[in-house]
Amino acid sequence: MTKSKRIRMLPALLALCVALSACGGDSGTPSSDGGAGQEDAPQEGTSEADAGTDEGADAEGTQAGGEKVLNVVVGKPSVVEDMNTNEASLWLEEVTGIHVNYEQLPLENINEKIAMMLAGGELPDVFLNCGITAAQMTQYGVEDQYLIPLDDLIDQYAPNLIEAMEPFEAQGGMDLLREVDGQIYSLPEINPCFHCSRALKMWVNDQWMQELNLEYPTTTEEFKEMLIAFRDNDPNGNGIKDEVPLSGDTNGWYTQSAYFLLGAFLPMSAYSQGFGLDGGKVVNLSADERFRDALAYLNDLYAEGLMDAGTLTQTNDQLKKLVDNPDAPLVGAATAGYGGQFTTEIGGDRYQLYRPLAPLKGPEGVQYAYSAPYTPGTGNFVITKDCADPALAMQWANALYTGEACNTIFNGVEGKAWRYAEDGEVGSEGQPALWTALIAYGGDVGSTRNDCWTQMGVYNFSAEWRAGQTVDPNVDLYSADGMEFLLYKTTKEMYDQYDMDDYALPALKLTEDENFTVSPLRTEWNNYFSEMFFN
Ligand SMILES: [Ca+2]
Repeated sequence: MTKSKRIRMLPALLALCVALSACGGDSGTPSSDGGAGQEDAPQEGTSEADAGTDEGADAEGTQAGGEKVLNVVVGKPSVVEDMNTNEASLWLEEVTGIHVNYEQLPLENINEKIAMMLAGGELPDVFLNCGITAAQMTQYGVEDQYLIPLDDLIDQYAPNLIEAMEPFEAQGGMDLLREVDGQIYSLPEINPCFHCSRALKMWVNDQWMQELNLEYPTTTEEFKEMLIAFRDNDPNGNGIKDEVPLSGDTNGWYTQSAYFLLGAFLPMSAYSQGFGLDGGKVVNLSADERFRDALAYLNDLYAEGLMDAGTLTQTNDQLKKLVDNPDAPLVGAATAGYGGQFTTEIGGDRYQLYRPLAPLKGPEGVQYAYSAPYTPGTGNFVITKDCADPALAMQWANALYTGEACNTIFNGVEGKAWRYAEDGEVGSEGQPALWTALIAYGGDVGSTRNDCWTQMGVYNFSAEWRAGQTVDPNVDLYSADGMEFLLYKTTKEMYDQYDMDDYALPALKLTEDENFTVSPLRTEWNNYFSEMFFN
């Protein structure tokens, strides 16, 4: 995006920020990070960022002696053995020609450790995967300039990153990365996961549906009738009235069942504590009549013994214990971003019992799936004022924004963890596939490994690359191998058409003063908002 275009967006963004400072809203969406910059203040030639940015082909930031070296402080996932000998690190050194000395910090309390490092002493060239918070970025970047502005470096050395941000142009593009002074201090991690953007999904015990010969409900009334049948007709067949028709929890990944049901009444995000947009204006929907109707419906379910009190009080571990109850299945329905959020074994017996339910239609015909447009997160790659060669650091970062890098960083090297797709292999949309996994995605759990970094730092897991993974069209959707495809299909076929993206409040960046004003108000409001569900 050109600078003039950025400047034109200024008035609208400023108005939005002012409105939000006044009402104290912020997005608490689990998947949403980043936000709109308030103003554009291009600074030319004011920092070390300009070092080594001449057009000459030799201005590659080579250090004395010809060896290209960076010192990087990295927040290391505990499952990764050693970043200095890791296979993905060695691959990266080979493709960039840049040797990196990794100083590894455990992720626990990493914000405090970074704060101490920034407060005194010599800084590394780069902080990678250190989860620098929005408030820290304001303080150490905008205010103190311990972290340097990256705009010029990006323009010169990061074509992969610029390309990776193009799909977000409608939401502001590079402006999503800007801090309150209009400059970029941190590179993004890009992970526009389609199923994650409509992740509040209801799952229903299909064995019970068949046992009781029920049709899947499409309205709030039918949903209530289904729950009554679960409550009264002993679908688990043990002769005891022990069924929990509907459950959920407070801290799992989209396991807040009550929030799902709001979508049948109004396009409200409970993850933004009721704040949203209506025709571009910020609104607080918790003052809306329709919210009262939704609460009345929830209250009725609770009073009838259909909604478990745990839905509003228990932890995700408690929900999993309830669903995994060893004697008989107890739970009729619950929401979750994927089945592994209500049961411990993906693809296991209990996991396989549950089928997705489309968003319900309310008494006034309202039918929304909770959704929020994805925006890239920041805080995991910054360059410090002590970096001898910022151009080199940016060149290194640029190498991380390819599909090949994404796979290698997440899962391991080509030929071992994945390969390029062959003719005839298809992706999740039936299109020619781009790549095929050779080992299942391991995430950052399990035993120590040294073949990849896991999903960390900065990367571009683009929509195209994600959808380009080879799928087996005949895979059992309810097996562990079929999980990604199940989530894709469910989102595409049952949820996407009911999205409420237009009503989603974008994440906002606040100045130090605004943070000071907003923080206590936000805490009080969040508590008050939660309490509304109990009355
Ligand atoms: Ca029973």
